[in-house]
Amino acid sequence: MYLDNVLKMVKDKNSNEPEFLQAVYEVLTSLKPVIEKHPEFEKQALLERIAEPERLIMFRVPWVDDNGNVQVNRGFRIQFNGAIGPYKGGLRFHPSVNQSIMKFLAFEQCFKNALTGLPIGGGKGGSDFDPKGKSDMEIMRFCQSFMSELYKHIGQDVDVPAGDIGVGAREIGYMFGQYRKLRNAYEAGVLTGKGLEYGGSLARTEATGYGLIYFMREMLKANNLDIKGKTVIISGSGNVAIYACEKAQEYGAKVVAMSDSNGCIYDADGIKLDVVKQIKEVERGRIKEYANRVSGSVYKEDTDCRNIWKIKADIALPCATQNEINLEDAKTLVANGVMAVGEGANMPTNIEAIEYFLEKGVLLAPAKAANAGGVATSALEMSQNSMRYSWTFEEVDKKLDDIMTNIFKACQKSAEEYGLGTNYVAGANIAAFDKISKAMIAQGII
Ligand code: NDP
Ligand code: 2IT
Repeated sequence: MYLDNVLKMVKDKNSNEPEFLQAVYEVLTSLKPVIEKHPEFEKQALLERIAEPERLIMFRVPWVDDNGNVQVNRGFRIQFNGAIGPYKGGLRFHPSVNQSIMKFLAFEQCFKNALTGLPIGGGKGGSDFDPKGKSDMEIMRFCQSFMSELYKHIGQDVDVPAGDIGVGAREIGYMFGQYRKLRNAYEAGVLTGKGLEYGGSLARTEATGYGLIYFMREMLKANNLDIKGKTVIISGSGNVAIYACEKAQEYGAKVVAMSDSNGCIYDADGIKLDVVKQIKEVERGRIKEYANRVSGSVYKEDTDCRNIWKIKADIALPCATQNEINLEDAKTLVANGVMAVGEGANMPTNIEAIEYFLEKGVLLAPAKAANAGGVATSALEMSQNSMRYSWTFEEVDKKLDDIMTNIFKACQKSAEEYGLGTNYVAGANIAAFDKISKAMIAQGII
């Protein structure tokens, strides 16, 4: 009853925010058995507080393009929940960015960050700025303008942004430079994902993708399976997709497909990752190029990004964006024999598709657990910045592996405790909620 009332209230208050409602619905409904055990939550209005951001900042980002024209974008920072540490989460630059997408990402981030076991609260930000086709100087001017407002709201003990879609080391560098200039202080821990020359952490670039495969390894192992020799398809060809591919290949999997927002490539012999890296990381080009460079591979144009799910595979790794797998895609994947799905992107699988996978016994590694390696390594970057010291690649990678293994164990334990079998989706939500709810209750009604 309490849960239903809260869901209705959240729906009424945010009726024009479908992605945010989807994320809240997914988490809260899976917490039902926990909520029923704790009548005190209602008195504390705990769920109402968990579903309401502590602060939402929206601002104008004016900048001048290469033709001398003034452009105006919208900037956001959502400081969702700071109960367990400074707000922490990425910045997304993509034309689709709006308040609903920012809020869903910030909400998910709170639970993800709790699962890492590290002291970080949840936040997210970004802009509807489209980096595609912009010159390097335009990117720099945009980042400087964005930071000219954002700097007032962040700090190494306050809120620590990082990258997400459209924001990588280049953008973080420009934003860090502007922050340093405005503050006249070297607060290295204010942003993560920095370059190695000025406070970045080794293995942060690889962390989300590697972490996804470490989680997948543990999930498969717990079910007497192994990634070695499996056929894998990976949507996207950005930061997460590339390093998921790298680690999957290292573990002996055969990755046969990758994509971008224009289409997907299929290479029956296995993706040549050095070619993908050259196209995406160096040339900032389109994945289509791959087919021109690797004989025997094929490219298929596809503007709604769903063709990739028609390719037969044992394991599917959605690593592009939200809601990229719907019920129809899930049915196709299951019909083609998929045994496991690992969510590298945030909320890539819609609710009907999640339910279908679980019903069919497909092992589903939920985003907030499986892609937590990126933010966990960001927190390790913050630790190194505080110490004014840096660890080796091997040290950071080992810590990342341990963190991902522990996250899997936490999801497994919660699922077992509530008799949910291999439903790691609910397991992740319950384990994360346990930590956040205890921290919030301990800190009183704030
Ligand atoms: P990148 O910008 O590096 O790459 C994004 C990739 O996804 C590109 O190939 C892009 O294609 C594709 N893509 C993005 N948006 C869409 C869209 N609307 N439709 C189709 N394809 C799209 O981003 P990341 O790799 O960093 O992020 C990918 C996902 O992983 C996101 O959901 C992000 O939130 C999540 N994530 C990222 C983390 C990180 O550390 N970077 C950590 C945890 C999660 P194109 O180039 O054509 O746009
Ligand atoms: O979705 C995410 O977890 C990220 N984009 C990474 C956030 C971070 O602070 O490293």
